[in-house]
Amino acid sequence: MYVKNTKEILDKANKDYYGVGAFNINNLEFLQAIIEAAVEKMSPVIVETSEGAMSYAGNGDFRRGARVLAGMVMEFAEDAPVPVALHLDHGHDIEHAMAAIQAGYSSVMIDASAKPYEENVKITAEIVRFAHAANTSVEAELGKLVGIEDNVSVSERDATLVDPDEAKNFVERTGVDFLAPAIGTSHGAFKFKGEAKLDFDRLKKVKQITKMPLVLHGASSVLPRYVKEANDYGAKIEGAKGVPYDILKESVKYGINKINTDTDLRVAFLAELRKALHDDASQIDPRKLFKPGMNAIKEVVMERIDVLGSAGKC
Ligand code: TD3
Ligand code: ZN
Repeated sequence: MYVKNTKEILDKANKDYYGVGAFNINNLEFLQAIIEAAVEKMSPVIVETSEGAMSYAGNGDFRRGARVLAGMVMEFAEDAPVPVALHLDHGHDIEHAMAAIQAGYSSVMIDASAKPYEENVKITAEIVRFAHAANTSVEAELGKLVGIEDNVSVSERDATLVDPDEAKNFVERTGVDFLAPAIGTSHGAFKFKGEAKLDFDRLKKVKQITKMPLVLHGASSVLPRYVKEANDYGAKIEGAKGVPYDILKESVKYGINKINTDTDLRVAFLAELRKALHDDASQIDPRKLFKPGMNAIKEVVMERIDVLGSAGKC
């Protein structure tokens, strides 16, 4: 079933201390694979699109793209026996947030974390007003998404990661429904130079203060088996490193409820596509070449559902 407001899914996860995967899509193939995985695991799932995905799906027109994506997600969610929500990931301005809200998205993220604090508060509060009027929830981010380096001082960490006291002030003044605290992850396939680690003390403080559903960005695990397969078939992604499963489990234990994943799906899909193009060189039907990639996405999503503990939580 399509869930009109993501808050319904995340409030339950917050209460029972489990995580729900939020998976990025740009197209039909990724969506079908994600929903199949969620149904097989009887797990709630959040599908998310970036602003870039909206433009891509609308062939340059992000408002049209928002409607195309929402139509597709609602169509597949309708008869799925699990809750499916649609979220705008990293919305940067009011125009994109409004396009998503008007297209029927279940929630929007307003990411004004790069702006000065007061401006972040102002723009976030404004979007919360519009969104709540449409029964849509809002996510915001505090701090910068950068990996924790081994030799970084406490003051340097303070300058980039979330400030728990600021989180309290921010939540009270904006009315956001979920918060993404920067605790040491980053986007993409190269998250850590040394060993993977996150600032769990900071996470615990933010949870204690806000008590709200929290979001982990840059949460892909960058699975070595797919990185290797991609490289074996011609990719050049050396030295890739993500957030291992045990660290994801620990994050959930300390209060993370929404786990954003894009890179893992991309790498798995492309590794299998590269292999299919190599193994089946006479194939000219793209659908047949996409299928192994879709199966890999399904497998990755199912594995993450098990790690996050959302199987059977419908
Ligand atoms: O917001 N996202 C998805 C878009 C990031 C670009 O890949 C995340 O936080 C997930 O990041 P990742 O790279 O770990 O999948
Ligand atoms: Zn993100």
